[in-house]
Amino acid sequence: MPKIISVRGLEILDSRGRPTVKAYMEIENNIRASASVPSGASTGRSEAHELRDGEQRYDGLGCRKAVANINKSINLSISGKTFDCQADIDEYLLGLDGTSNKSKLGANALLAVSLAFSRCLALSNNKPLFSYYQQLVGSSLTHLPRPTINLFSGGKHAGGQIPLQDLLIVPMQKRFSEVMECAYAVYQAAAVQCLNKFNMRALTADEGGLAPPFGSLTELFDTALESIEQAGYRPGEEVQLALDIAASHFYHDDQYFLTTQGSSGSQMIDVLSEWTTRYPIRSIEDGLAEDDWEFWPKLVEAVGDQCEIMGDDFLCTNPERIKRAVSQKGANALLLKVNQIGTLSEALKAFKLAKEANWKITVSARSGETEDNWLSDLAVGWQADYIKIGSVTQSERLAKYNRLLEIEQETGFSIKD
Ligand code: 2PG
Ligand code: MG
Repeated sequence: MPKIISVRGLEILDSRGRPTVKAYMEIENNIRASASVPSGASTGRSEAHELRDGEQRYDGLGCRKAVANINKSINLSISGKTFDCQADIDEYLLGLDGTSNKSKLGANALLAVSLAFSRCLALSNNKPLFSYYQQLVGSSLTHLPRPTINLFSGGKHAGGQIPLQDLLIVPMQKRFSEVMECAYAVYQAAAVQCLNKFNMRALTADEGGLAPPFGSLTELFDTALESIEQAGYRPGEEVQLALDIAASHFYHDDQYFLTTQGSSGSQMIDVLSEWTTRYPIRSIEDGLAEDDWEFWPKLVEAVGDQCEIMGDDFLCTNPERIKRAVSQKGANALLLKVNQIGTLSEALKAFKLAKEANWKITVSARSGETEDNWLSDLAVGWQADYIKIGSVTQSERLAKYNRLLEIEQETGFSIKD
């Protein structure tokens, strides 16, 4: 294995213009690679600690401390060392940090280094990054992930004009390139719908989704279905829906405030169940609040047969939370975000636990993204069922869709049914 020569960090800006971290690594034989980390806005309480400076610049969001940790303690400790594999360097980084939530060095610093190392090793083995990621899992490569694509947004991604965070479309075509054509057509039709209904160009949200001032959630669903039809597709057969309810963010005082009148966990489950009978909903993410352990199994019982019940804030890509949810039958799908946990190897552990439980897995971007595209290679390499990147606008999203178009051409793979 080649020795690490050096690693250094840089504070760069994400798609919201907020600071984030990029790491540059050099290993023996003149191999150099870099990687950037994303950042969430609707975060779960159990996520690994994103180290921010807390000083005046960038409203306290600066990442100079995380960058200094890369340049000083991490660089000093790993330069000149050889790591046999990804698990070795990740374990070493965890030891260096020494805290349970990565608050000393910062999950943003650790992940940037973990990812830069993965790129260096892929280069040194002369492999595409997705093949390197595939080796970590060990299963064979047969298909591409199906994208779930943000159409309308609300909640923390769009100033809360509706409580729901995201309505996504799930185009069912077999070829990735056809999925992109479909997503474009539906997005354009939705933009026209917004103009007709609200007499205005809809604002766009953090991930490029449209964010019109819907008067009700029924209007949200109807507009989505009309947009699909106007684009020339059949809702249900050709384009399904996925929801990110992000329920933690309108849950307080033991009540869900989907409307101004609060509702209980079981009332919330009734609402979600009714939606699944009325609309072609394939998956529901964070349909309940992150610590509502009592009701998650009831939600699975109510709609888990016809719909994927996916944990994002609920599970935080955290192996311990996933184990608990598996044993309590509290979900049947995982939203995997590597920066929620902080290293590739821990994310892989989360992935394997979900796979063993026969859950569906969505590899997901964050609402604050960079132009880096490692996520696409990861979703292919790990053979995820879905990839969630955001809308089909904005270059930080398109960098990842475009990488998938390249991989489609390189491999000839279709999307799994
Ligand atoms: C989510 C993500 C991506 P954030 O909730 O699933 O849409 O948002 O990165 O803000 O947590
Ligand atoms: Mg979510």
